Parts: sequence; C-alpha cells; structure tokens
Amino acid sequence: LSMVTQVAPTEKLLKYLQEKKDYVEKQLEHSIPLIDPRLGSIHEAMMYSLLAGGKRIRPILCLASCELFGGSIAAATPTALALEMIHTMSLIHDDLPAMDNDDYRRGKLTNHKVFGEDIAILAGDALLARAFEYIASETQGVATDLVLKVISILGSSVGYSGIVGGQVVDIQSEGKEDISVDDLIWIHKHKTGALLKCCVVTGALLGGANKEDVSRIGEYAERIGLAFQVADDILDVTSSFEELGKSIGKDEKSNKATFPRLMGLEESQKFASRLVEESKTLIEPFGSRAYYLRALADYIISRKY
Ligand code: GRG
Repeated sequence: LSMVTQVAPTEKLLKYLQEKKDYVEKQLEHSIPLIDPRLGSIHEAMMYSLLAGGKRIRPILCLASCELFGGSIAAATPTALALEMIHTMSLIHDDLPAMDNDDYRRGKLTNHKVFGEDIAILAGDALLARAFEYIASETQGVATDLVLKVISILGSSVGYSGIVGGQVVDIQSEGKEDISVDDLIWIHKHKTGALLKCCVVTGALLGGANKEDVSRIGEYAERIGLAFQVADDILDVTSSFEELGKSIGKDEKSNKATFPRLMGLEESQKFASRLVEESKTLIEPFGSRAYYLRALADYIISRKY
C-alpha cells in the first residue's frame, strides 16, 4: 500500500462528518423555495443537483472553522450552504458538452442529460446567484461589515481570480506537452483550492477569528486543497483495475497533466504527505479545538473511493 492510503480516519471524525452532512442536507432542502409554479422545471433542476449527494466537504469545512473560533453554527450556516450551491453549479457547468461532456455525476445522470442543456446552464446560473442572495438575506447575528467581507471573498474565490480562472487555464493547457509542476499547482490552486480556502476563511471570519488566525487557517486550507488533488491523481494511478469506476477516472485524465506524470509517483506521495504535515503544523497553535481540522487533513490523503 502506498503511503497515501495508510491513515485510517477515526470513528470520531467519521461520526462528526456524518452528523454535519445530515445537518447540511436538511438545511439545503429548504434553501430554495419554489416561489411560483411556472418555475417548476428550473427549481427541479436546481434541487436535482443540489440534493444529489456528495461529501459536503465545503460546508463542513466552513462550519468546523467557525466552531473552532467559538462561533455558532447558525452564524455560518447560510455561508456554508451557499458554498455548496456554488460547488454544485460548478459541477453542473463542468459536465456540460462544451466542457467535460459527462453523462454521470455522483452516480446519477448529469443535469443536462435530464433537463437539457438550456435548463442546466440556467440552473447553474440561478444557483450561483442564489448563493450570494442567500448569504446576504439569511445571515443573522453577524456584523454587516463581516457579511460584506464574506461576500467579497466568495466572489473573488469563484470568479476569474478563482474557480473560473483555474478552469480557463486548465482548458487552455489541455494537450500541451510543456506543462510545469508550477503550472499544474497554479491550476489546482485556483480551480479547486480557492473555494476550499474560502470555506475555512469565511467560517473563521464568521466565528470571530482575528486577522492572523484567518491567514493561518487559510494557509492550512491551501495545503489540504492541493493535497486533495495530488492524492486524487495518485489514487488514479494506484487504484486497482478491478474497479470499473477507477478505469473511468483513468480515461478522464488520460490526456491531462497529473502530479505522478510530472514528478513521479513516489515524489507525488512525498509531496502530498508534506502538504498534510505542513497543514497540521499550521493549526497546531489552535490546540485540541482543531481536532477535526487535523483529522480532516489526514483523511484527505487517506480517501479510498
Ligand atoms: C464557478 C461561475 C463558475 C463556473 C464554473 C466549470 C467551471 C466553471 C469550473 C470547474 C470547477 C470544477 C469542476 C473543479 C473540480 C472540483 C472538484 C475537485 C470536484 C470534486 O469535489 P468533491 O470530491 O465532490 O468534493 P463531491 O461530489 O463529494 O461534492
């Protein structure tokens, strides 16, 4: 077994993740009301993907970070749900024929396969807008300037300086031979890392963290975000051939730059382990309150799908 699959998640962490996931899913169900029967199809399309499962790791990170700094779950809930809305819309658009052209996501038909491309595009747009509206209208008991800051950070993590920027550079680098490790890190930092970082940073802000702690937890997230991607690339190589799901994963990455391809399998494993160790060192000053964030860091490179 590779180094990257050795650390088993603790029962305690798994219980925490399940509890938080249940909480998030219950709240998501009520986050987008059907306000007019004419909107039935777009509403159905939005809810289809929003409630399609997934690990809910982004809202969980936001809630955990808020709790770490002594904030209430209630204060971070609208932001946590908004983060999942945005993650979901990015997946809907990523699956479109103009992007990855995927038929399945989270074990179900993709949004455009069920509702058509036109509705899928609009469902994504509507989820993106609802996310910002939701934070602004539903956050309670938090100073207005803090809510504005959260909205601002979210905007920059999602737009051209975040997810969208990462996706654009990723698309433009497809098929290129001369991608460097730095380029690959840049792509992942934006495409996936920016939103993950945004989760813990906004959670920390809503929990009342000071500037230094917000920056510290942000650096933690940058590292686990990158480790998540490196581990994903490694799993793609090391996972057994028996599993059909894995061979699909292989196809997906067949013409893409991956960490094992650019730096070798062993170096990639070392890189992932180093990132996780650094991330844990960064949150050491938070002591036992950071138990779940520390355990999550280990969990990220121990994933076995
Ligand atoms: C964000 C405005 C806007 C548009 C979308 C298509 C696009 C622009 C960006 C692509 C973003 C993308 C799909 C990044 C990959 C993210 C990733 C690692 C997904 C898998 O995340 P998990 O493992 O999935 O958390 P689950 O299913 O558990 O939620």
